[in-house]
Amino acid sequence: MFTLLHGLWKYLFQRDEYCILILGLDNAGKTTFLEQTKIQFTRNYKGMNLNKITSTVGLNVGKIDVGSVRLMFWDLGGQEELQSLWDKYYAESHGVIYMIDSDDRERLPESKLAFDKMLGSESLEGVPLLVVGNKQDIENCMTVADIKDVFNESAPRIGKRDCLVQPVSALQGTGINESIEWIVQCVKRNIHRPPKRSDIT
Ligand code: G3D
Repeated sequence: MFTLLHGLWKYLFQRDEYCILILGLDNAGKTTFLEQTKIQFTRNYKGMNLNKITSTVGLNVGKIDVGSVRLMFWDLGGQEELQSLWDKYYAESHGVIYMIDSDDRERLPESKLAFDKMLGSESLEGVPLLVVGNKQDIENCMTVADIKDVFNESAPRIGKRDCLVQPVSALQGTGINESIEWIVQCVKRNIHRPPKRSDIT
């Protein structure tokens, strides 16, 4: 009887919790993406003025609930000196969102270098990867096809994991819903990284 009640309690008051890293160069729009995600997925959350967000220095965290799933986001600073901290978080993560500034052609090779280094880490093996082409609201920015042209070179490193390139405007809020739905679906089916159970609060 106790086991039955305990099971029911867990079903009602606990969620499957997954940790999602938001990585990418500074200024790619990671903080704006996280804030927009919280606005779209949290009832009564007003959020901060998206135009006043400044580049991530250190770490931003955030959480959203999607059905029975809780996503914990860690938005890590993208400056070169902070990139060396990314791999401290890999072993704990269930998914990665890699942000690219689609309007910054000049820094694309630098972003690709950071991306390849990230993929070289064994602790991220098999972890679903969403590559976000952000700032799609800007005229003449790189399209998903342009980004794929460059990032497809990394295909052997991507391996068998789930991977998608998604066009987004974090500022305007387009593509956020699709991004989150995709990542939820992928982390749920990745049996190699089971979720933590967390109490609903
Ligand atoms: P970061 O956390 O990756 O460092 P931020 O990036 O979220 O701080 O965003 C860096 C700059 O890009 C900010 O502008 C922000 O408003 C802008 N930005 C983020 N997402 C978008 C987007 O989808 N479209 C456009 N047009 N701009 C975006 P400032 O001027 O404050 O530096």
